[in-house]
Amino acid sequence: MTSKTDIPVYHYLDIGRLGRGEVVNLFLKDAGIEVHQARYPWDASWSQQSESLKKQGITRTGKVPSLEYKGRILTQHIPILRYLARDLQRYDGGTNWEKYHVDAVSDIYVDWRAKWVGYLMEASAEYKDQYVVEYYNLMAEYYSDYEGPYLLGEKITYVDFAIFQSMDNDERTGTLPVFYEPRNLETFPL
Ligand SMILES: N[C@@H](CCC(=O)N[C@@H](CS)C(=O)NCC(=O)O)C(=O)O
Repeated sequence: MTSKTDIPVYHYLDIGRLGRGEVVNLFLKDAGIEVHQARYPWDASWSQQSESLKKQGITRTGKVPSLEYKGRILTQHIPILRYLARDLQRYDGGTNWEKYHVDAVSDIYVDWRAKWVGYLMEASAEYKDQYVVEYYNLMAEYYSDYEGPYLLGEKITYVDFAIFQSMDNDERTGTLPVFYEPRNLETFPL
């Protein structure tokens, strides 16, 4: 029987499907890893909460997501996914080249995430008309390297969760280019 302390604790803001944490949340669900959810309001109480999490050693930077997992504390959402993938021996490329491919696409996603956060309250014309169009065209190119449905073909890898969330988050903020709107998103394999 698992005790409460064996179950990983997932710390994140209470912002629904938006943000970096949802990428980790989705991955944990797919991997069948049960977690205790510790969700914090994204309001005036956050700075105090963040300090408290720092004091508890849950996050060094004061930012989340943070995952208490098998006696360790993991932060930085993409490195969290890589750690879990190695631990589970799933969700990554098999060869050095495949792993590079997955890492390279995740790096482009990280750049997208920084931009998206910057324009969350109000997207600039440059973001809507140029940046995201280039980003999704680039993704289409990378996803065409293999037959599909995932980046590396039949095998899902950690980066597929991140790319799905970028589409989902742009859709929620009204910044998904028309070509990628929900009717097309519905056919996305996740
Ligand atoms: N490099 C970190 C960035 C984490 C981050 O900026 N998280 C945001 C939420 S998505 C946060 O904690 N914001 C609260 C704050 O900045 O105080 C990662 O990839 O996880």
